Amino acid sequence: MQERLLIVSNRLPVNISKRQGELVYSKSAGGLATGLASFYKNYDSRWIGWPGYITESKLEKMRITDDLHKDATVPVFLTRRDIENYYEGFSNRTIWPLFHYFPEFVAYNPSYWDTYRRVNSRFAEQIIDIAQPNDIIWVHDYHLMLLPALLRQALPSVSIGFFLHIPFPSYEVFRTLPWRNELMHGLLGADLVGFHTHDYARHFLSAASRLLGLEHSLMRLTYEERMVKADSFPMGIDFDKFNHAGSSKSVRREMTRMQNRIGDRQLILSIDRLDYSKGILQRLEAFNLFLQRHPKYREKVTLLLLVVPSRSRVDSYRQLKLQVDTHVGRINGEHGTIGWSPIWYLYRSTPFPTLSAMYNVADVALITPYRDGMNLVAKEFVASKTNGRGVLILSEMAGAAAELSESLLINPNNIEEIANAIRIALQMPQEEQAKRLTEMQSKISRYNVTRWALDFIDGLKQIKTLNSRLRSNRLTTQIEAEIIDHFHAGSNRILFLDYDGTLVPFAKTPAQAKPPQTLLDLLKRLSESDNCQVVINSGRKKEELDQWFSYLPLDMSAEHGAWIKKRGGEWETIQPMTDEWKTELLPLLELYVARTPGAFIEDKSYSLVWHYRKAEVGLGQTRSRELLNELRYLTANLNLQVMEGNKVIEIKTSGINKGRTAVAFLMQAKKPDFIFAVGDDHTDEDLFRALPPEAYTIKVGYHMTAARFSVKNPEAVRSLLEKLSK
Ligand code: GDG
Repeated sequence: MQERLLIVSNRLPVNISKRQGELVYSKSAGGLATGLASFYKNYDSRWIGWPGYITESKLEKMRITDDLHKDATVPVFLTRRDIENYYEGFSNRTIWPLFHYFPEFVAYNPSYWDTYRRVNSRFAEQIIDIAQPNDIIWVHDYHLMLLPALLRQALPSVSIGFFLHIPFPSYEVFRTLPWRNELMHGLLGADLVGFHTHDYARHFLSAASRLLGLEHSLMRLTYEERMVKADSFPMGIDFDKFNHAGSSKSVRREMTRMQNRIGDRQLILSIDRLDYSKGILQRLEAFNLFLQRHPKYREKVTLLLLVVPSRSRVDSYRQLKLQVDTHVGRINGEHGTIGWSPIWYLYRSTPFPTLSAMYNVADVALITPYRDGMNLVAKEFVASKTNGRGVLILSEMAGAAAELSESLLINPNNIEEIANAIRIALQMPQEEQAKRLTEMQSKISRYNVTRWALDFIDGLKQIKTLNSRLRSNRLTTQIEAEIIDHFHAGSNRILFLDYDGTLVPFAKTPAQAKPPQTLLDLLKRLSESDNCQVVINSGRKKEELDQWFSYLPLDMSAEHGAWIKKRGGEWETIQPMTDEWKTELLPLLELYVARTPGAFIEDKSYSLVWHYRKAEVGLGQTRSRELLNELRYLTANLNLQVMEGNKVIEIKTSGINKGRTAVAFLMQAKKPDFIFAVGDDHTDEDLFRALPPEAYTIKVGYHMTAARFSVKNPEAVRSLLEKLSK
């Protein structure tokens, strides 16, 4: 069956209107549609979304559905009320201002939320109706953040990707939203959650950790027995389209017209949708300040302000429109002369040839958003330049700033700095302009919109492969039965059992860590079975293991293999060891305890452990990274290894690990014909790797592992051991 790609976005790339009783369709090819164009050939694709047309007529809906079907698009019909509460309401009055750090504009309205949920479900129903198990579903943007989880529930095996086109705010801002957890669960239904920048991805992972306690490694986290990856994919543009546009007749004609009007004045260009996040007002203030400071530029420069109408039914946007009108009027009134208006103000959308001519003709682009997910206008301006002239002034708060570091980067709140950047841009020598443009063009031509889309789909496929591998590792009832049979048939059996996180859940307090009686009974039955050697294989101190297990006929290995004790014997080390190094490292660990409330040190005979499970989540992680760096540097020439465990950093003599100790046990055992090992963290990986391939190695938790099989939790381990003990 051919793989299919289902694109889902709030709006379909089509506009529908009614003229003289007839439905009229016009394609709107935005950046996204262009970027995905190449996929349409490779996949049997569909695009699902709202067609931008409200109708209650069943007949008309059927007609539109049929018409759109020819273009492989599937409409989701919304009512006027849906649009008010879901689109204008929750999407644009709640999420948009919050995610752009405008808390003063955020509406916390439960009925907006209800409709948002309902509309996301409506999208889900429509998709579930047409989806097939091998489909790749790519959901776009903040209007549909609940959709991935709704789809995952109904279609567990499909690949689901989500891309957020706006910033993901820092946890401190995101946490203010009453429905923050629901949004996180919604997004985590995806396999891959993509953002424009690494910072947004970081914020998302931090919210997952703070709100849901989900820890990540390599930008991946385990959620509901699946791996979810967050990553950055800076959206590109159709570079060639903008770069070559200047040679088309229609664009040349527009350019000549514009140049005739401008004469020898310099042109500064500003293009955005009307939106408070774009920083239009303070941009005007900066231009005003520039004219006040540099009167010699009067009549020598013009600011072409193209403001594209947007969301005009939302109050904050209506108010902004009035403010922009007033500002423009004031500045033109204050500085203008007969025959010269400092600002040419257009409040409308322009056709592509005019837009392209503006990019071509302008000397400077002035782009100063307070926050912007990416900002494609900045890239389009740079791509359009073919004569080595043109300077980009760009807000450091735009996602694009991460790539366009050769622009004049400004802080949008610093009017002085923007005014100054305008002067620098207007006076920049041509060679420098050309140099900066070339650097930026080489980046945005390489990572264009097609590459961006390919990269995202590739990422999605990789995580899908990883998830299928993880799934195939899971311990099935069939393999469980094989293990039980093999165990009963064995005549020399050895079991390596890790303790914390394996036989009992990971405990927060010492009292919780104590083995329950049922577990002790189980271990007793197992270790008393004929020819069955049970080794408790833990990182804990030997004294603790003694206290809990010494009355049982067990073998024990403490401190990750530093000490071993055979049944009925004494504790011994498997190689000569020293602890002299401890005095050198203790002060550093103590410093990190002082700097990290909740952290503490465990002093074992041949190792030191810095624990941070009781520290505040983010702080613990940050400090552990710092400490790890310092330790790696300090121990470089010592015979020590620094290991990361579950919320711990452990320093101990090199070469000692659970794997090495297991091999020592095996060498002393009578040719075992059944080897079993189970563990949950990094330290158990050494054990899995050291055992022969026929050993039954089991990882607790669905993570990447060297073990042959995985089980969900300690309960599953205990249930399997119970079956062995019968
Ligand atoms: C969101 C995020 C992120 C503008 N005016 C006209 C016109 N445009 C085109 C531009 C550009 C697009 O619209 C605007 O894209 P931006 O990226 O600048 O901004 P948003 O609309 O806010 O987009 C943003 C983006 O999603 C993509 O992920 O970069 O951060 O907020 O392509 O060329 N096109 C025409 N006439 C106009 O008057 N033809």
